[in-house]
Amino acid sequence: MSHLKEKLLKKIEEQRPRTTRLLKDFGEKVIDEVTISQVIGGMRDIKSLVTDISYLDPNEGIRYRDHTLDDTLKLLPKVPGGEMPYVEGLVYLLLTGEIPTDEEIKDVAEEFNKRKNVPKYVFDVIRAMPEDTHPMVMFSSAILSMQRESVFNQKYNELKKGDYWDATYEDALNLLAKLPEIGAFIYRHKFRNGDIIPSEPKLDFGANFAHMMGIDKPYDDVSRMYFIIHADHESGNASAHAGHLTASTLSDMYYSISSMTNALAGPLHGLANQEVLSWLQGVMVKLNHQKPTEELMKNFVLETLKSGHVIPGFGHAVLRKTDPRYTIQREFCLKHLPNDILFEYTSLLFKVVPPILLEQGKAKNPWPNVDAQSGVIQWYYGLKEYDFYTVLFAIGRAIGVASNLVWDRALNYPLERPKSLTTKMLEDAAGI
Ligand code: CMX
Repeated sequence: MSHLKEKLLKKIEEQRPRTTRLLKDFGEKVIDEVTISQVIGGMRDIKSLVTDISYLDPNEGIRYRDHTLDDTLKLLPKVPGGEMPYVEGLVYLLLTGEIPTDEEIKDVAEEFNKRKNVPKYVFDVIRAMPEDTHPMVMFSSAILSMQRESVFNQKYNELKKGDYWDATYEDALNLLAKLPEIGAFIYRHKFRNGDIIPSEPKLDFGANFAHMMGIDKPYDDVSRMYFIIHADHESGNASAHAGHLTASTLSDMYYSISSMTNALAGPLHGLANQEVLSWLQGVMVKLNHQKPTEELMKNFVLETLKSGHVIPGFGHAVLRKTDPRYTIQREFCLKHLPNDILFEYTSLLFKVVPPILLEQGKAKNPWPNVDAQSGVIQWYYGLKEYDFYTVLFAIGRAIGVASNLVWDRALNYPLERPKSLTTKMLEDAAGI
């Protein structure tokens, strides 16, 4: 048994009695009340999920295993010569709750190496798709096509409930190990005339992805940063929730991560990173790539709002302050690309959008989210095909969701089944 799996088993054995006790002795304790606006309004803020892997505070941002994002980046061991930590270290932290040593990171890297080979038919599936297929459709389909590999699915009839987590863990590592190669394949197939760069087993998760994308340093660090900051955002966000919901029927990891990917592909969620770049490019073209004045930028923002569209990259369902994932990327830009014209555009947006949204008075959070800044960095390092950006988000998000799914099975979280009401029932409750 690998060190990671042994450690995980120990943690699971410690955790199980806590969940059992809560259910058995305190199952009827009330922890929330639900209003009509929450019922109609997308179940907003209803406390109805449990995860120990991450927690999103509206004012502070995400914590991974109780570490803020800044602390996570500081505490996780860094790749020698790089500014960012190993993605492998984050996998260890999310699964076990502990900051890994160098040895423990090596163990995860070896586990990934054993599992990296992507079956040839996956590439055939991608190649068979029409040229104009969106990269997210390719990514989701590639994952789904591998469902036949699922250890959980293959062993389901002989598994005892207490061992579901073990097969799910195998699926999680098998799938995560393959995602960088699948993502890079989609990119090179679609945007680089199919000139595929083979995987380099000696490289870590982030560096191998940069290598297969064909982008030089420091893109390895950009990839590590990107995958780490996007990895998890509690269980209630649409992509994580879609993954959790699918897995709650005992659908396996492949079905579940494909579901996660599909939810991420909406413009109100992960696709916003593509939308930001597409929107900014539109502005730049209109301005003939000159730096806009504050006044001009305000006009573009107002025009967009007037047309009934949201300003992509701003606002959030939970956060009420600037997203720390935005700030981390902004600091990276200030260090590595301070004079980039696109960065200047996003900095100007940071200045003009919040006051406009505040004045409009609709958005509960006028501040930028992760997606406002991420495309700028990708563009700077040569990844200009912005409809690929959400695939990067998906590789990162899969790390958190897969870790959660292992724990879902370890703690036997049951089938999800919230209750619907009719409009008449709500009217009756309101006394109408
Ligand atoms: N531009 C314009 N209007 C906005 C807005 C924005 N950036 N953010 C919120 N609003 C509007 C909403 O559309 C809503 O309007 P209606 O009442 O007419 O429907 C109103 O303000 C209230 O919305 P809210 O409660 O503040 O926000 P929600 O929780 O409903 O939605 C989010 C959150 C992220 C979907 C929304 O802020 C948005 O559409 N932002 C732009 C898209 C985006 O950047 N998404 C990425 C989020 C991060 C991620 O998941 O990747």
